[in-house]
Amino acid sequence: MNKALSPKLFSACPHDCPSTCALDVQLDDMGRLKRLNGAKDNAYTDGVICAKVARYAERLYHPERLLKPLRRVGKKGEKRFEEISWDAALDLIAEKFLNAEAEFSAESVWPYHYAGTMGLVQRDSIHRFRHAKGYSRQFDTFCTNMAWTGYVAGTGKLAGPDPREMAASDQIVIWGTNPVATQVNVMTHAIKARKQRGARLIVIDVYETETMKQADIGVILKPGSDGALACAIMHVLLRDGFADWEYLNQYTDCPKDLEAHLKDKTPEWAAAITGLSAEKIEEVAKHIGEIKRTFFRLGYGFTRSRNGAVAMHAASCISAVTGSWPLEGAGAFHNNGAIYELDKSMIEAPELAAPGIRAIDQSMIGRALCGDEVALFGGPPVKAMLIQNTNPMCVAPEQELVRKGFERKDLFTVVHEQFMTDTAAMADIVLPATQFLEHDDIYKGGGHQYLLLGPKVLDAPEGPRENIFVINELAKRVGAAEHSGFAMTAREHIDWMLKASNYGSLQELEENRWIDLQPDFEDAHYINGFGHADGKFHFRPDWGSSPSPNKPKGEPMGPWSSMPDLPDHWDSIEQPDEQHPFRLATSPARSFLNSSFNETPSSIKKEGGRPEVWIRPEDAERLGVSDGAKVKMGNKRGVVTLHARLKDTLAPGTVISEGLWANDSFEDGKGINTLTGADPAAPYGGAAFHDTAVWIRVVG
Ligand SMILES: Nc1nc2c(c(=O)[nH]1)N[C@H]1C(S)=C(S)[C@@H](COP(=O)(O)OP(=O)(O)OC[C@H]3O[C@@H](n4cnc5c(=O)[nH]c(N)nc54)[C@H](O)[C@@H]3O)O[C@H]1N2
Ligand SMILES: Nc1nc2c(c(=O)[nH]1)N[C@H]1C(S)=C(S)[C@@H](COP(=O)(O)OP(=O)(O)OC[C@H]3O[C@@H](n4cnc5c(=O)[nH]c(N)nc54)[C@H](O)[C@@H]3O)O[C@H]1N2
Ligand code: SF4
Ligand SMILES: [Mo]
Repeated sequence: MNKALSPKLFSACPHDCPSTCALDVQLDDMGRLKRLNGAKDNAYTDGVICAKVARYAERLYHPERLLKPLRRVGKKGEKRFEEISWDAALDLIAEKFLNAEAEFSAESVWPYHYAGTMGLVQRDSIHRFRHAKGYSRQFDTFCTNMAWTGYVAGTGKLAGPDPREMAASDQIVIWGTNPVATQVNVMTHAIKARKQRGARLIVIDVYETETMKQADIGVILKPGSDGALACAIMHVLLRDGFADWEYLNQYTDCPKDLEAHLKDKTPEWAAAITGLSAEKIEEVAKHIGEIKRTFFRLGYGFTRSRNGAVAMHAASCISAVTGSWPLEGAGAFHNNGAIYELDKSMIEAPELAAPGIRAIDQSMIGRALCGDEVALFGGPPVKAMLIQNTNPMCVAPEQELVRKGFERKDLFTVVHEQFMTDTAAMADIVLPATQFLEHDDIYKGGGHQYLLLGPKVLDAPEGPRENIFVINELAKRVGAAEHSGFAMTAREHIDWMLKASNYGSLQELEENRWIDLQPDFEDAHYINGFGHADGKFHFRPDWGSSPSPNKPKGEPMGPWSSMPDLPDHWDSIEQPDEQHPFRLATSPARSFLNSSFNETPSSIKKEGGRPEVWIRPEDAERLGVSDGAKVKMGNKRGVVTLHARLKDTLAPGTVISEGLWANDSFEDGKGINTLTGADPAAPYGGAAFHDTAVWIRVVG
């Protein structure tokens, strides 16, 4: 290819990351991918992307990439397969799905998916398929439930100040997120504020992360105690005259009740819960009080506890007490889900959805596959699955049950994948999938405000097919209800959605690459009122009927009736006890993205080659654990074997295991989610991945 003549190639990062970077694609002289770069003219990406995606050629041309449809010949999990043609594979899948439907009803088929690609066409077309057949639905609970529910409880809307405004801030509080690893662009904008305005950076986490190493002030607190910290900060703000009463009276629901409620939520009270000193809490509160232009960047990590919604709500209340929501560079940003207003009906075909069909909790996949009545809503067993864009044998909680479920001889499992993941290894049929540069799609940013095009820029090798191909072909073969969406290409879907949403056309987006959907300053800063019907910020959420984007059918779940009605520390976490003295957080690995990239050699090497658990030296000494020792870590759900590393920068009583390693990187083949629970967090579900009590013992 003549480089001078070739047009500038671009895309967008498809991975499940709030940054959703705009990418420039660099090919070599042979027309192969050389490198991906961050687009400089995209104001959020600003020319910066993470290292693992910059070296995407390693994943695209990985020698172990799946290239042929496969049929299982060994036992489930043995990874013994034979090649089979696409036609034969699709025919066999259709036959098995039709058999399951005939014998056990359509609900016995469970199409299962998540966000391995965030492309709206390739990710969400599976809904069109399920609705057109009346197959079981899925209640999404891996990621956003406590975070979104908690944020919206206060603001009434899942949106906030323009995330680029961080650069115009005088102080940035990065709370329960590790952006150096999980959303690198947050750092780009935060560092701009520091360089240009001398902004202070405060980072709140349960151990010293790479992000905290760059902070002016690091706050290392016990997991699940953020609600207490937020309350004590607000106590000091109210006590010391930092509260903006004019704002409180105009814009919030019950400031006097809040003040009375926080009277005894002193720094000393919070110190006992968080493990911080009262002086540290006073110091942080004073900084927040003195600098009104403070930007809170609220992450997901601190909400992955059973009290996560309460913690998120409490943290989001601070900007209301200081009255800083209306200022540029201030307020609390979490996610921009509510700004997009896309018409996805051609992709998802909601009008075909029959009422009353069960939505099985994706985190309860282990329980559901093992026949748990509650997980199955008393309905038929799951007999057949199509799995796209997710790796539940690694990422879902209660792994012992997940494994037992997938091992069932009477379960027919189809996995459409790019790699032989832990889940693909359990499949009856494995279908090879294209990678994002090989198909068309469109992406919206959770951590910013762009809608971006990711067009096909490379031909796929012979073999892999895109998700929408599998959906449309299977729909034909199983006699799905008629829908125009099944006859459309990804490009046609993108064009249709853009036009139906009044965002122009595919042709326009091909020219412009992205659309900036940032709402007006007044809207983003809630100057005309918050998202609730009364226009106020709510200190007192009605948890049983709060406007969560994660409500399945409007019914609250978990122990929601004991949720505090004002910001508080809610003691619903999995508390350590004598048998389980530690709390485990399974924080992200910088060089993996969930379970993706745990197959690329450079990422495995950068993460140290094997899974570890980090433990404080004094705890290790008490247990007789030396640095590098092999240990077992367990609880009532199971036991994993991995290696210990001594670190003195963790919160007291806390252990950390970074990354979703493939199961066979653990000595006994059991991954970290063996230990985590699938019980739904209140009030609208969600798995508490960082809320696990464990014991640790030396092996030998
Ligand atoms: N212990 C613990 N567990 C966790 C978490 C944690 O913090 N700790 N985090 C949780 C969270 S937040 C999430 S979101 C989940 C994520 O869990 P997953 O969604 O399962 O994770 P990913 O690795 O992002 O993506 C899964 C797979 O999608 C495949 N894929 C990518 N693109 C395509 C495509 O175009 N077509 C097809 N067919 N496949 C594709 C990838 O190859 C990858 O194997 O994990 C959850 N699990
Ligand atoms: N490199 C990399 N990037 C990723 C991912 C990845 O796995 N690796 N996953 C992607 C996905 S799906 C998502 S949803 C986002 C999530 O990205 P984030 O919003 O950053 O959330 P988490 O990754 O769950 O955790 C962030 C931090 O919260 C900390 N944490 C855990 N418990 C607590 C607590 O109780 N209090 C406080 N204050 N902190 C706590 C963890 O130690 C971790 O450092 O990242 C995405 N980006
Ligand atoms: S994984 Fe996140 S930070 Fe990395 S390129 Fe993709 S969107 Fe950007
Ligand atoms: Mo996630």
